[in-house]
Amino acid sequence: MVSIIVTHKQCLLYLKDCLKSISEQEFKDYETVLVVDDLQDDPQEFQAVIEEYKDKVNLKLYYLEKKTGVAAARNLGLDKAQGEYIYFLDNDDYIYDDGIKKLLNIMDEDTDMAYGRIQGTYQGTVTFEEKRDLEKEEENLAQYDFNNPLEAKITHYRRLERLTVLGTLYKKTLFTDNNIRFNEEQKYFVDVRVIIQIMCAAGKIKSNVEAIYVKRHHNDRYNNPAIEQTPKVDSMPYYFLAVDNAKKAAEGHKEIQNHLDLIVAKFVTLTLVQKLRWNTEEEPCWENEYFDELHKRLKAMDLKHLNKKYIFWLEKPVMKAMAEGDREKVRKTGNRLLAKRKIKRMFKNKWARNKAVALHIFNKMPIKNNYVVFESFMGRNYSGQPKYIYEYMQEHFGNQYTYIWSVDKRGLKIPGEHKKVKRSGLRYFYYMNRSKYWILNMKQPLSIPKREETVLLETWHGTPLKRLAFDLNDVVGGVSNYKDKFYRQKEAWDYLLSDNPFSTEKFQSCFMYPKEKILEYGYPANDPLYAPDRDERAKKIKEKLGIPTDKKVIMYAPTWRDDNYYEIGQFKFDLDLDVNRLEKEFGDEYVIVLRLHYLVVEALDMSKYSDFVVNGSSYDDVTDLYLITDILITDYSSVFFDFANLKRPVLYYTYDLERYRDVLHGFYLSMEEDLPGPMLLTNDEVVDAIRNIDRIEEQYKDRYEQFYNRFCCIDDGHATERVVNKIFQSEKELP
Ligand code: C2G
Repeated sequence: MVSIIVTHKQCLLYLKDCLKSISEQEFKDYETVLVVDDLQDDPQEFQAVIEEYKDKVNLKLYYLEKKTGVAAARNLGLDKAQGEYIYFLDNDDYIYDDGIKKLLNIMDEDTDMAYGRIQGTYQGTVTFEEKRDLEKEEENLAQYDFNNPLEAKITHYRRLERLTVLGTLYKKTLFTDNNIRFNEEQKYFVDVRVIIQIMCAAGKIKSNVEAIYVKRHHNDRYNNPAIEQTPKVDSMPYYFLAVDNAKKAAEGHKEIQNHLDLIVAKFVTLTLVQKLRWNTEEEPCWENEYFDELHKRLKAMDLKHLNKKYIFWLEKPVMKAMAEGDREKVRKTGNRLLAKRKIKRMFKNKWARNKAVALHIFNKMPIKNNYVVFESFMGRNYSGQPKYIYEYMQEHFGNQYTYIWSVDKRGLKIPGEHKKVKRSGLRYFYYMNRSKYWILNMKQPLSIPKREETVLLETWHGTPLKRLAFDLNDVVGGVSNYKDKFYRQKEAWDYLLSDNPFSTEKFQSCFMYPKEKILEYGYPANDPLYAPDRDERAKKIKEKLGIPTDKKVIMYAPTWRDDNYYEIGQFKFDLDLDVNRLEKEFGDEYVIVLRLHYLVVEALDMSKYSDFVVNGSSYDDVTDLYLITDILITDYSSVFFDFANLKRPVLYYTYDLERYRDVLHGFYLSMEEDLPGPMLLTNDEVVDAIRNIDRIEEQYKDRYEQFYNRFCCIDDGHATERVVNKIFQSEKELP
């Protein structure tokens, strides 16, 4: 029998994935020894998970009474384990269904341990399994020699926290015969000594690259940090303890001891030098405290014996200076090393080059109080709140301000006197650094730190239906440090615009943003929906798009799918709507404006339907399209919150509702109860709804009214004025 030892403290969502993966093991003769240490979850919810899985995973549940941490929890697990084999699985990780079987298959009488591969992710099981990237797996694999246990488990790694007991099947006797236990004094880095003891004590060791353990990187270090995301200032004391104990355990194994030295020396060049750069007398960095300790250790080391394969030539002088204990020299040689890394990046990457110039030159020039940078959807459009704020300012302030538009394609047509800068170009960095105001509707790049004097108005771009940012568990299709970055980005916002009380409430949680800085003024981009001349405007827009005046307009404006992409930020879209059928049914009365989300790069070929389908995707401003739309079909896009200001019918084509709700996002509203229109799951239902649109309007009349009162209660055609008055007048300093 295999005893799978799981330790748990918090995060039921991850624990569920973990237990599910155990329940799906092809090899069935196992017990799950779950040791709970200092439970942080709701006890009832925890109990419900236990009830769900207790039979499915042959669960033995233990509580660590003294709540003394993961080392003690694992030891208790070892004490209670009844199996002949041991497998450690952390509560936030999971294994593939053949993981245990593949390791067990290679175990024989003289083999003490069999290790598989550890693969990193920051996503849940369902999404991850579907997205297994085989090419990437091969690439990762090529990094180290899988037949060399010492290399695969120890000497390949340059950071202490990478030395781990996970992903490996052990004979229990390896622990009991050699009296190997986790050191309970050790709060962090608990694996280090144990894995080294194991490597030294084990007889035959085997491996199977196909046995995969998935280690989850926590994407929210603020609300649910992984142990290894503990701030170094807290974990550092345990760092040296772990190294010392591990070195002792490696007595007689020179290669391992040297590697532990290398890890400490690398700590100086990878981590310490970066921090020392910002070290000042007023604000000394915590790493200073460890300077003497690191000096002592490097002095005692035989630097010549460190594995040269892992040392870059510019690291050597830093290590040497550290051994001499010369602070100034460490700083200087360290800066040289950092500069070299930076220059390398600058050569490879234009953005890095511009960033460096900006930091050293533009950032030091005085702020221009009359410069305002505008950007909509990362420079892709001339639209959204920034457009309407800009136009209002043009009209009311004229050339009192200098208006700068950041665009990602030079072709964008923008009226009025302004400067256009290409996002990421040197001029973009220049103006971003010198402008007093940034008016943006998406997140700003972190590589341009906002200066203290700069006022950043984050207008955002919609009332949230889909859960966002810190309210999301996993960020499918995003990048693993999405939340880390988001945290820093939102910290720089001076104001955040909100369209209604609902958004104000949700923004506080999803962006971890304080209510005092939220301006609940309505959306400038919705002002035209209340303009007295909106019908005339609509006529002109129809003309511009070549839509005959006698035709009514159905706009199909779906959102993007996080898991359907070519690469990050470049999303695909599969058109599920049966355009052919719609043309046959409604071609005489309607045209369809097909409006894909700005993140979707798919260019759907609609040339067959040139009389019926109008390309709305390349049209800049969706507000214009609302004005000409008689029926909106959308799905989970926030477009309907804005469109509802017009009180015209909305249909929801939600053919993939379950997946979208349960795997990709989750919603803040009940799709069944709160929406002002019906959810349609098939093309038949869509056709039927369009045919009977009057009946649907009647049916949803009350709900629409409630919806309007809840979400469109602030927009009144004067949002722009309110915003501009607040941002530009309140400071009472027209330039
Ligand atoms: N949009 C558009 N055309 C679409 C979809 C969206 O022009 N087919 C624009 C609209 O201005 C909409 C905004 O993009 O208000 C946001 O679109 P969503 O589909 O809701 O998607 P997302 O960008 O994920 O934003 O709080 C809102 C959320 O951030 C959602």
